[in-house]
Amino acid sequence: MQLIIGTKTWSSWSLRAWLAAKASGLAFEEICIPLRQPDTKTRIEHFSPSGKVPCLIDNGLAVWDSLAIAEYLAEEVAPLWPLDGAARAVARAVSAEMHSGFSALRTHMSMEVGADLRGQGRTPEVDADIARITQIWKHCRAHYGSRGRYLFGEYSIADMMFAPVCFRFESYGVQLDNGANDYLQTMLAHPHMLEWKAAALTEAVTPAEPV
Ligand SMILES: N[C@@H](CCC(=O)N[C@@H](CS)C(=O)NCC(=O)O)C(=O)O
Repeated sequence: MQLIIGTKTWSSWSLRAWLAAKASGLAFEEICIPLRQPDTKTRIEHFSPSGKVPCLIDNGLAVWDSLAIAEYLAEEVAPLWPLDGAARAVARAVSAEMHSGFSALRTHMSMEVGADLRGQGRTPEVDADIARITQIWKHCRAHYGSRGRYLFGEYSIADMMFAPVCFRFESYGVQLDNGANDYLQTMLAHPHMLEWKAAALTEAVTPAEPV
C-alpha cells in the first residue's frame, strides 16, 4: 500500500491516517507531497480524487479522507477501534465530532509541529473548542479508559483523531487541568507521535499561509 501525505509540520489530516497505518502494522510506502507549493494540487490530484491528502492506495483502490482510511485499515488490516460495542460507538461519535467540528481551533491554531506559538490563537470560540475537547477526553478516560492510558484504554482511532490537537496544545502552550494534561502528555510521548515530530522538525518547509 502507498499512503500519500502532506508536509508533516502542517498536515493534520495526514497525521491521523499515518498514525492509523503505523498502528495497523502495515508495511506501506509513504509519499509526502509538499503543501503550499504551486504544483501541490496537481501532484495530489495524481493520486487523490478529492485533491486532498491523505489518500491510501491499495492495489489500485484509492481511499481518501483520514477517517475513511482509518476505517479501511481497521476492517482490512488490524482492529483499531475499541472491542467493546458501547465503547466503540462512543469512540466513533467523538471521532466524528473531531472530524467535522472545532473550526475555530483549526482556524486560529493551525498545526505547526514543533513551533513555539505560546499565547497565540486564543479567542472565545477557540476557548469553547478547547473546553469541549477536554470534556470529551475526561469523559472517555473516566468511563472507558480504565484498561490503559488512552481515551478508551488501549490506543485507538479516537486517539489518532485527536493527535493533531495534541501537537496544537503543545505549540500554543495551552494549559490544561491535571486530568486532561495527563492524557496530553501520554499522547505526546507515544512513539509514533515522536517519530512524526522528529520527521517534521527535519523536513524543508517554505513559509506560507495555512491551508
Ligand atoms: N476531511 C479531509 C480533509 C483533508 C484536507 O483538507 N487535507 C489538506 C491538507 S491537511 C489538503 O490536502 N489540502 C490541499 C492543498 O493543500 O492543496 C480528511 O479528513 O482527510
